[in-house]
Amino acid sequence: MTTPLNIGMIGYGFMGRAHTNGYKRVGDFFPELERRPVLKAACARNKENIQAFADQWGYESIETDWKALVARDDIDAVDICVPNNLHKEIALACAEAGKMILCEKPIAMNTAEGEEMCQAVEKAGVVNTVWYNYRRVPAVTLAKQIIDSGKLGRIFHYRANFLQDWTIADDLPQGGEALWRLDVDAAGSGVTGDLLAHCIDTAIWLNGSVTDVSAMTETFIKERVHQETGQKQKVGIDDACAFLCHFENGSLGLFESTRYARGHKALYTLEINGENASLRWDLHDLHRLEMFDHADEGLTRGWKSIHVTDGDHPYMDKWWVPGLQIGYEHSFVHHVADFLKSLETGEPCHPTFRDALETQKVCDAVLSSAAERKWETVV
Ligand code: SOE
Repeated sequence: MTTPLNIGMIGYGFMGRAHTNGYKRVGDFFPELERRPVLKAACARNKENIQAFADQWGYESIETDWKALVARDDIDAVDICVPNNLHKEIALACAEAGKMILCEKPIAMNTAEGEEMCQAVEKAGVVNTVWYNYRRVPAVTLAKQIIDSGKLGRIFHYRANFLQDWTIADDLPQGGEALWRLDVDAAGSGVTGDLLAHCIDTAIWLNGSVTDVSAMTETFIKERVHQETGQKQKVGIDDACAFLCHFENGSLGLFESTRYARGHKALYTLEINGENASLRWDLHDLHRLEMFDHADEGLTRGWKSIHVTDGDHPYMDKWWVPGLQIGYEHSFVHHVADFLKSLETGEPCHPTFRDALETQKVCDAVLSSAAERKWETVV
């Protein structure tokens, strides 16, 4: 016997599709879970677009006002999948209405907003999680298990990149539906909140807290036409950002993100170096985890590439037979599965709002360090 978990989805962009796919697939591949997502309602201001989305993906109904969706008695969990400047208001309303929340990353526009959201969900006691999906790529989850086992020994270095090239054209407008990520009023920041936030979330998860940062940012194209006003407006986002940091465990961090690395579409790479072993991972080859173990016998010691597709690898017993790989979209199915499991166990589904606030604090410190051209403590 399963119990429905009625989902109300706010938003219908690329992420709305990725999350919805997670809700749809989870019951087929994690049949042991007691709760089953039901696509109850999808919501957006544009009636035609949201109806088309609902029809294509199988939502039972639509709303054009998110407040109406949040007020519905037949919605158990709200998926906040809209631009960052709307996260806070919707999350506060959901907390007030006692709805569970699955919020797209980054949690908010800044730390102050994120803190308000944390307090609201904690006071209301509503279940919450933030969609930092890369934690649930099996190879990244395996990296976590290996690091937690102590195999790497003392950690010296952590480095991560997230490189793209889609905003290089100066005739690309900012703002509006598909391009809100370029509009600082909707996004809060550029690559820092959009891409580095992923790297920071994974880094904190794998290697612990970041204590202080020294960053530089650049906005290569200074003015773009805004889709909503038709006017050329100053660009307020960071197109590129690089920063150094210290971790609480004494290791050094090096991070870079840009939308101006010609040839790179979405290249997320990470590497961690310990005294005994190192690990590295690359989103373009996401089913592999590379490892160097200094304890290996000398003559054959070297980097090995673990094909993370065996039945005893994280999540992989749920999919096909050993050796057959899965992809990007499965990380969202895994997140939904872990969310549903957390409803059974009563344990939080990480990253919670409180976890995601730690990432937001690092992002804020990075932006402030770049603006002030000085080291900034993460507070
Ligand atoms: C931006 O292009 C983007 O879609 C991010 O918003 C996602 O979070 C990232 O996973 C892929 O790139």
